[in-house]
Amino acid sequence: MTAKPYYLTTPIYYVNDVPHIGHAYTTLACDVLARFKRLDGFDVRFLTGTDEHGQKVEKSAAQAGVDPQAFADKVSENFRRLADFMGFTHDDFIRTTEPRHKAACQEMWRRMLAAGDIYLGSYSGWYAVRDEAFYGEGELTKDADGVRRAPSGAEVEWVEEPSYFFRLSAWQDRLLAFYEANPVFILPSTRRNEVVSFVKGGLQDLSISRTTFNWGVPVPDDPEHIFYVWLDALTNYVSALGFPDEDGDFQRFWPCDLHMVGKDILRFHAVYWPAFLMAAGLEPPKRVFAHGWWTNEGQKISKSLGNVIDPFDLVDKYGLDQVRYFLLREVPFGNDGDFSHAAMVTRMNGELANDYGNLAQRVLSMIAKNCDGRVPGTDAPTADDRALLDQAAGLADKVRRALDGQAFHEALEAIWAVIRAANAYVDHQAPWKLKQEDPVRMAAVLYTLAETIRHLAIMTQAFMPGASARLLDQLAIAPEARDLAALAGALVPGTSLPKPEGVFPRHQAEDREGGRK
Ligand code: ME8
Repeated sequence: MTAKPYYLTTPIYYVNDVPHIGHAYTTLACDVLARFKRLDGFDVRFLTGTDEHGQKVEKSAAQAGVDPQAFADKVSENFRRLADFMGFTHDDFIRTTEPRHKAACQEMWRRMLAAGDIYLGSYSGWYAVRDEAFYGEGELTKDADGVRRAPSGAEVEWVEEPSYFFRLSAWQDRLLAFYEANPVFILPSTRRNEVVSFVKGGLQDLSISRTTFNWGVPVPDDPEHIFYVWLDALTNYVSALGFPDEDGDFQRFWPCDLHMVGKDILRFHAVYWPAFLMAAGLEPPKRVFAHGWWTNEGQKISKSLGNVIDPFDLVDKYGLDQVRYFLLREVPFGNDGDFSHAAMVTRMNGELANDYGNLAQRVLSMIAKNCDGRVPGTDAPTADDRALLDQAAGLADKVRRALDGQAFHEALEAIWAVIRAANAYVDHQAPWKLKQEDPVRMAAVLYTLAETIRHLAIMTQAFMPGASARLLDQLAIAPEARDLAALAGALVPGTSLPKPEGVFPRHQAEDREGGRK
């Protein structure tokens, strides 16, 4: 049987900025899904990359005193470095300055034009370079200095120039019908409601070319115009599959299973992108998930406030698995979240070191000491043993269901319910007491626990690959027996185990730093 395809993407990040925790968060969420889907037998294509055209990047390059290509080369490399450092397992990294991307953009244009959805006009209105977005007068506010600002807070400027337009106004009914027919196209559902009411409010034609600068993809047959950066950027999701060649990867992986984005860019993905695709005769993606926004100790993260959280520093300080766990555990995925040192340490010491780490450490050391370092023998399981093993065996379905709805926090909660049940079981069974009284029963208890830890470590691999792999090593699980299909097997009594060692260290500086903000 051939594996089912699963295609997921991150936004492509602007190269005007250094990578920060927000970028790491989105790609992390995708990485966990990609790893999980691979363990679940899917043929995964996981795409990330950088968005390198447009006025914003051109401006940043000018400020840095380098040409935009050299600037993009340098900053794009920082995003690649972050991805490697965070252990991300993307299959492809696309840059919008690559020839494969330019070809795809121009073909999208030709198709939309042939369909009658593009016309030439002229644009006069407000534009925010920071958002690379057009705004209507009614959406703007004036700040105390009389500066007009978009709802995002970005400053706008007046733009007047010849421009091609996309006939977005004609797509209102078709978009609404599409949302109606695909109730989970946009998640979470509160975000879906926002998009639906935005579209119901009426759509204006969209300016899709610019003439006042030239850092972008030229419009076919009219190179005075360059692509509006969002039409260029969104197209990356098909150019990475080899489009306009519609065989091969495109045929296999399109429509995309999931575009993961932050809530700031939902409208581009859930309104413009499906309309562009349908106009070009292509299928829209299956899902767009818009996650929430991180703040730092209660404050908006911004370069000007100087409180940007550097993911490299964070990982150096707390550890990679710990940071990966924290980011997906701390807030229900979809909601906004606040990063604080105290919250990080509480999760790291309480849930990782105490709950999960101690469970594994206690059980594996008892086995090392009392069972000659081998997987103990099993006896006829008692009702308590059964209950724990059944709960562990039921985990894969729960996690699969949660992750199919991008509910990372629910998946982790289901895993932690088993960890807590296993800790309660150890306390209740007290295997250390059984050593003298009933060594056969002690072996059965330790076997039940080791088997539960095997399930847990398989299930936590997608979230915390390093520590989970070390746990599976300590249970002598072969690399090919670590996927979800292998859960149906069981530990083999008598297997010799390596010396156990802790995999979730406590954060030591806790007391000294406890009061620091
Ligand atoms: O918008 N909290 O790129 P971008 C959570 N190039 N997520 C955050 C965040 C925060 N504080 N800050 C950033 C662009 N993000 C376009 C995308 S896609 C075809 C083109 C994440 O570099 C979040 O995913 O501004 C957000 O949507 C993305 O970074 C914006 O990255």
